[in-house]
Amino acid sequence: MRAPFIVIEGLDRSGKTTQTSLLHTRLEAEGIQAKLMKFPDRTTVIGQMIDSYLRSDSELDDHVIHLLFSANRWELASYITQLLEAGTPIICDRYAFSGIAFSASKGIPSSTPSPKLPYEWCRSPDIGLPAPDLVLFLDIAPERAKLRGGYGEERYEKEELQARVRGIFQRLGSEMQNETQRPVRPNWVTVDAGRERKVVANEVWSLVEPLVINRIDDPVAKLWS
Ligand code: FDM
Repeated sequence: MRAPFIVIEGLDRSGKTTQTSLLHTRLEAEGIQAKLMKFPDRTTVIGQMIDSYLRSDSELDDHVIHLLFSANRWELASYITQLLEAGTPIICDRYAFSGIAFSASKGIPSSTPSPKLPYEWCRSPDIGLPAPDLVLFLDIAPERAKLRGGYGEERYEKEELQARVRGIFQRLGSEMQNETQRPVRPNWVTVDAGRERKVVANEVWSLVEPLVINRIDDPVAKLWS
């Protein structure tokens, strides 16, 4: 038996970071010590390069930044597995799904069907990472998200890009749900994040609690392999 690996994904302004920390606090209140993680992890050397790129302090080729985001996850891959095997649940704010959704959304004006970085190319460096047991996709329409206070200053915080990102998250989710292999890893659940914060938090809790209580029988799976 081991602890579960739970990933929370979503668009900017979907309340993802708030929900991740509400969940963490609720687990603590129940006496469960979970590890809170976040990607990109801007504290590592690779993470600092990513941070500088996201703030537009540096320019990098699209392929290079994609591979750095993935490398940032690989830096922590064995640590993730160790924690789960030692019985510590992980709650993670963004993972490989953000990696694909953002990179594969680059450079697709509606007039040209081909993206700069093809979907399959974007997926490949993350194949074999520790697979989450559950992905909660906090879904909100970009027009709605914008009403929550507007996007920030960082590179990807633009409404048009967010709409394309949402489309790729939806594709990832439907591919995961159509997966015929059992047990399916990860299990993808779309949560309507346009609702009141407390309502969303209760739904998130109802999905996470059984995994944390019952724990997981199978070893940590490998993502997409
Ligand atoms: N992002 C995040 C990516 O483009 N690729 C990735 O692999 C990950 C994990 O980085 F716009 C993007 C998503 C977001 C930006 O994320 C920073 P935070 O959650 O705002 O720090």
